[in-house]
Amino acid sequence: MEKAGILNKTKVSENGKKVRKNWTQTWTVLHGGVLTFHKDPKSNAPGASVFHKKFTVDLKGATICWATKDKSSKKNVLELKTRNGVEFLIQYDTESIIVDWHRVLTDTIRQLTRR
Ligand code: I3S
Repeated sequence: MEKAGILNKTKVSENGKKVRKNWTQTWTVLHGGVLTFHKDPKSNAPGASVFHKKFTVDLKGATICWATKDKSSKKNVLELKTRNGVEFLIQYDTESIIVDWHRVLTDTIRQLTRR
């Protein structure tokens, strides 16, 4: 399953420890069971530096669900927890876009777990 688009994301905890939120807009790419957040949404433009900041999340063993209201004041927020204990929130104001991501991430995680 493959998908790409702009999303807002923030890390919220690491190894059970809460970290300060830092919402940023990222160009997000799902490819081969790995989710990559590119810091600069324009960085996938032709000719853009390949050294831009990005980081990857292995979806194997991860969980995805709709975030409860206490997690954020924003609407349309997903909670992604990785197998190695990192928790992210993913958000986008347009509901259809985040609903699509929820479906694709849920399917991807399910497929990876079945293997
Ligand atoms: O869950 P919190 O701590 O209320 O999250 C808000 C803060 O991170 C805030 O920044 P400060 O760390 O400077 O207080 C952010 O600007 C907000 O966006 C965070 O809340 P939301 O509800 O937007 O996730």
